[in-house]
Amino acid sequence: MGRRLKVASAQLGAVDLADKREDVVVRLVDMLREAASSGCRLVVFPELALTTFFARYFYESQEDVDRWFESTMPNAATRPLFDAAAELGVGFYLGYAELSEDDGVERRFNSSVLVGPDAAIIGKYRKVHLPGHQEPLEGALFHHLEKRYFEPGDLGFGVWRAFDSIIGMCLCNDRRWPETYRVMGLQGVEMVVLGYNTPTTNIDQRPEPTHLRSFHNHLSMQAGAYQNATWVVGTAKAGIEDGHGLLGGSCIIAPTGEIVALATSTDDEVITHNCDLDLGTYLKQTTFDFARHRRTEHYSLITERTGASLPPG
Ligand code: ING
Repeated sequence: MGRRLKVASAQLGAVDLADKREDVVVRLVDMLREAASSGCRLVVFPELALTTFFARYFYESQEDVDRWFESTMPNAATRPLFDAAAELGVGFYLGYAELSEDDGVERRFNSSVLVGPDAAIIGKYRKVHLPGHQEPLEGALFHHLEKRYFEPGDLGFGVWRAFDSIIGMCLCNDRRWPETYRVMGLQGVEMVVLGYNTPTTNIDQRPEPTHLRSFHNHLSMQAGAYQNATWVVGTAKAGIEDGHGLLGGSCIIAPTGEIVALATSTDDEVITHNCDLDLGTYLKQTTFDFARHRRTEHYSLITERTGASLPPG
């Protein structure tokens, strides 16, 4: 039998404003244990898993924003999760708001870490594609202020040899951009793990048919998986947070683009799959043999041009 990695997508239900990190971590540890008991070696938690999706609120003071950030990882609140990982020999991906200090300058990122079965941090990712707005929208019932509260990630899209595989990370809106997967695909990624917090209401487009949110969520990840012959694990923070809906639909997607496991609730829910890490090999050697088929001499606009510019006329 080829290389196998049993992975879990540990979907988290709502985290309200009043919820403490410590209580959320208890929920994460419970799901880690559930995944470990079924033989999983890697557990994928959501984006910003420790707190409510605070980017929906407008805060005047930086102090009020910073209460949602972690200045170290692990820290007192998350230590129980790292300890459980070491005890169980199970690794995990965790999304959180990172407050770091570089040469005395405070920097804020929407980040994730990949943690090994020994609870050591293998790699860190900082969200590149920040959706939403810099300033609150006049009269909006809720906001999406990731461009205000975070800097764009400065670490690029890396991959790491771990769990007998090649693992890549991204976060939420990144999954909608083909460049995200392709940069990792060009590094031989075999499994992309990501978390998301996706509001069920589109702040920019009303009314948007509600089914489209879910369709676009899976379309983006399935396309990224197939076009780069990689597994994709997408884990939601879901449910109603203080009255604001977040999409569920956590899933595990094969390199063929097929969804092989899908959450059915919007609560804490563990879904698993024993992934054949060699399943994407034939695609990497045929349809998506990049070296044989890609024609980079025609792709320059992708990195030279940020926004679209129309032909003359
Ligand atoms: N959330 C959403 C996401 O990309 C969004 C924002 C939703 C953008 C739907 C465009 C369309 O899933 C985060 N946190 O990126």
